Amino acid sequence: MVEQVATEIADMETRGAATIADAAADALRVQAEESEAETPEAFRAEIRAAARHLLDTRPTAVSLPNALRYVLRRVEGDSVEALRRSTVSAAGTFCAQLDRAQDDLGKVGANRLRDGDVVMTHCHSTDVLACVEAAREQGKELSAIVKETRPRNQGHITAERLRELDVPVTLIVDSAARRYLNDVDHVLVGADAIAADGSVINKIGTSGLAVNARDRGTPIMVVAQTIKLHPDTLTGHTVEIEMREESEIIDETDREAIGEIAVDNPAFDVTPPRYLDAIVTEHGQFPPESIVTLMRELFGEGTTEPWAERAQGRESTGEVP
Ligand code: RUB
Repeated sequence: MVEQVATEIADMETRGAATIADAAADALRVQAEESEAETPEAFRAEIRAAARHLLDTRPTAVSLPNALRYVLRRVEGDSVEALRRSTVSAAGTFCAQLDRAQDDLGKVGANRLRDGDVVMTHCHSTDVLACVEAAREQGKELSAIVKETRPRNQGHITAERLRELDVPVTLIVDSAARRYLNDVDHVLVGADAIAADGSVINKIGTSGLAVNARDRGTPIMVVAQTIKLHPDTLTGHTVEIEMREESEIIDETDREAIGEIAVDNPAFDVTPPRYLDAIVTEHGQFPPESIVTLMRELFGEGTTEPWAERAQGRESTGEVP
């Protein structure tokens, strides 16, 4: 099961920061349920190995280590059965909280949207869609300009979900975004990670969109549950940007026809806080520069790596995530 979930995350069949976190926590639950470990030590080692395997899939979305950390910190007990129970319960609580957080942030984000607004989206974010859904439930009519989001075209998924919410959609190529920004009331984007200085790491193209939106005076709102807050950035660590296969951009035949070229495929980029208007979380909306206060409240000053081969102690502070 862990093997399968890890492959699905790496291949992007399971994708998007919240969905990845949910799948990873659930994979630990199944691992615990199916474990044949005979001693508490063997059980703990097995769960830690499963977490490491999941962690190795994609490096950028911090929701993944945050989910694993949440569950592993709550693996408690002196017997295999007690350990199993606590793991299953922690994973269940995590997934339920994830759903609740998305509902809560949806309502906060919806308050920023007015009846008749046009929104522009980039990539596919379930947190963004939660805002649109909440706004629709409030009876607001919205329409959307949806960027296709090369190279993987996650904009197609967004377009489909928006149509399910009865939102009229205009699909555009990424490079057309600036032309449409004058007609847009809000740019809505999700996040894979948010750094302590309020920088937002999201799908490649987000930073260019934000700079253009600022130039045009179009507000840009980041919608992100607090599992997207990157605790390691409190202590100066940077966020690794995933580089993906060249084949996502160009096939071998076209490439050979062009001649010798290098091809780079960064999956994410970093948008500095000065280009962003608000970060909407389940705890309310924050100016990007002040997100660090929420981060300290939730995580304390640092994190441990409970999946390490040799287990570390419990984390020093923080409740959830
Ligand atoms: C997905 C992406 C999404 C965030 C937020 O990238 O950048 O904007 O993950 O999504 P990829 P959500 O397709 O490479 O995984 O709000 O669903 O967590």
